[in-house]
Amino acid sequence: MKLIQNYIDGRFVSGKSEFADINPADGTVIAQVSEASDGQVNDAVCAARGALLGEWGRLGIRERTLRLHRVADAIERKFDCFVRAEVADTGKPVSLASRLDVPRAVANFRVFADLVKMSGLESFQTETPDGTNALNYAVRKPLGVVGVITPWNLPLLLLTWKVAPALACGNAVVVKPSEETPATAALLAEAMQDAGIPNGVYNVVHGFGPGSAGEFLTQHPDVDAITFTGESRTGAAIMKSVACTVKPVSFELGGKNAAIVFADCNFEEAVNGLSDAVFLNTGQVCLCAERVYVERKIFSSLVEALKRKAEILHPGWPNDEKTDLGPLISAQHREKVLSYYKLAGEEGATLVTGGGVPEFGDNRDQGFYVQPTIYTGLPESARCVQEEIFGPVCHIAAFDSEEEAVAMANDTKYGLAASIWTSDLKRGHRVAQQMKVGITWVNSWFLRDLRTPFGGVGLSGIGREGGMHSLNFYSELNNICIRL
Ligand code: NAD
Ligand code: 6OD
Repeated sequence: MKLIQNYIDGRFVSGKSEFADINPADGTVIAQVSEASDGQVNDAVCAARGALLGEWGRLGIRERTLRLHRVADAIERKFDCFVRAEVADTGKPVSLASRLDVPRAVANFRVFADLVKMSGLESFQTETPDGTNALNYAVRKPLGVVGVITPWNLPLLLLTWKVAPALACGNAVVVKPSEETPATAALLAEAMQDAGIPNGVYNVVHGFGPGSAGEFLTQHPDVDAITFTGESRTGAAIMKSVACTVKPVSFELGGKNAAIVFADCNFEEAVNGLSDAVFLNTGQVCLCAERVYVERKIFSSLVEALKRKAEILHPGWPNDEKTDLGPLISAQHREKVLSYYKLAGEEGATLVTGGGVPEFGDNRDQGFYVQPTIYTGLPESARCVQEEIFGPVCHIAAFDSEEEAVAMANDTKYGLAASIWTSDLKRGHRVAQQMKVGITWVNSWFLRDLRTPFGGVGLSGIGREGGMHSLNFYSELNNICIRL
């Protein structure tokens, strides 16, 4: 059986114990994973600190960014290997991993390597009291050792989305990938070696959250900052944990995102877009729309069209090119999603389609599949309308006016993303500005330009990453004032 080890100071090392890495498509064990001890997390942090004092800390920006491009090259050379590992760990369709997850990992390294070279900072000439001048200019310095904690839904994409800008700014990192999806973080260690990234700059510790590698990292006094993507509740626990060492945090958390569909939309485009927004990656994208609000005039036709879309999705083996719906990540997560399917009935929902588990008559019946599911008829106060489910499911409700649509969409403690579907761009612009979220799409969804700010409000997070916002989080600015 394959063993996925920790990667500390340029060496793969076993941990204090092992846990199983499960294939969600059929429930089989695909690898054992070494769980890092408290001492090994400390070793990783010390290795990162050491790297900052060594060659990595002395590299100029030209050479540093050149090596990040080499990391991108190394991922591209092993493209199929990364795709296979991501598909085996997550159960996501191979077509999705090949067009989204792995290309985005490559792009994350290239974009942040290029961006950091162009990130000029402001300078000011200031008059001094005696009538002479002083020149102020700021320089960007690394934060130091950054702890990176990531979830299982887009494992490589989200890990590299944080590691690439952190390294571009000259930091060293200790990453703790999700216990559900450890494989691509380990493959990335090989890519780092191939690219000539010095030992200790990129370290990986495997394990869980509380009482394990995740918590050891957040509590470590020599970690300078924590960047985290995951559940809002976990964010709250991490916030407590970092409080005593006063670390900066960047939090990208959960969502209960709304889509607003106006009657004047391009109907076909809206239905295709919504189908992605609700079902992509089996609904396991933080940006997925679990609340769909539709202008009453087109409510029935929209419900019917999205139902047809849900029913032609092909749940299959992840490695089959025809598959467009994989399993959920784990038995435990399937329990959670199915408990919401049950709750929706108890809360009085009308089931439009799905609501259960597909039957295959083969080993996939031991996997963690659920049916894509649509409900209508719930009050806005229902738990199924307010709580993040993180599965291939949405509730569709009707609205009569723009004001009502805005009020319904904003009636949530979360605030990550929204999408608006309309042919009236003035309305799109007007409604978008009223959304209490970090990201609003008009006539699109999950269209990403890596230079733009990304993050949420309320329970959906603290801070923004993306473009200059990432560079600002992963660096300290030192303003220098020279009397002339
Ligand atoms: P999770 O919060 O359970 O776990 C995320 C990571 O945190 C894992 O590596 C886990 O081991 C670690 N962890 C858990 N408890 C910890 C603790 N006390 N201290 C330190 N580390 C701890 O999230 P998940 O189930 O892996 O991912 C799904 C969630 O992530 C959903 O809520 C989803 O919306 C959210 N998410 C948000 C974004 C975003 O950009 N806003 C992106 C992807 C996923
Ligand atoms: O596209 C990105 O950069 C990003 N952070 C996506 C997050 C998706 C959440 O599941």
